[in-house]
Amino acid sequence: MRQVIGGHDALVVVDVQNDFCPGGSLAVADGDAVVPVVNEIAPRFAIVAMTQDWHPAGHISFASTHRADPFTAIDVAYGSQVLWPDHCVQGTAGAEFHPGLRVPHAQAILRKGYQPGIDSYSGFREADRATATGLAGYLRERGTQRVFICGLATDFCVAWTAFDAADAGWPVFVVEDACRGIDLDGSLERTFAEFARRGIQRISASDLE
Ligand code: VGL
Ligand code: ZN
Repeated sequence: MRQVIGGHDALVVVDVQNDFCPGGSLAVADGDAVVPVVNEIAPRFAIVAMTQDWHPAGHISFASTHRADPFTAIDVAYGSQVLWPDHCVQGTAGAEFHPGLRVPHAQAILRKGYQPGIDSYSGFREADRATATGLAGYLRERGTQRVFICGLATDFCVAWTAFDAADAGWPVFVVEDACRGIDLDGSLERTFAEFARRGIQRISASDLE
């Protein structure tokens, strides 16, 4: 569905980092395919923020921290936590943005997941669902009226960022061909059902004018 982009539309580019691309420690299939699409759409937005997954070594979301197998889940203080291979460790090459990403006019880079004991898929709210990152305040103060979201991974960080943008009251659009998913135990299908339930619209890059 066509969307005319105006000066009060924000683009949030989620976690386009080396560890989520082929060759990375938590590679999303075809993850680097989002890079040219993000590069193409980003210049149309005046308000652009990028999120960066940014974990300390020994993070609660790392399977190695619990001597458990990756892609299993454990119960932690704030609920169920999927355990991942070590990824996006602060200051490592894997945590850097994909080298092909060309979004020089992005004004805000929001790091998340930096607390040792709390994960944060969402760019807005940590996994305890209580601690705000500040991104909503940033976008609000910039006068954002609609939020467009792209990046990695569709069914985790893109999804939770979209849910929280909708909860904050913004109309939300996920640019699907600028996203790729992990699809762990049906997570992609559940994500699309949640998007429908919450009125989050799925669009493609060619819908943007
Ligand atoms: C992500 C799993 C763990 C994501 C981040 O960016 O979707 N997924 N950390
Ligand atoms: Zn992470």
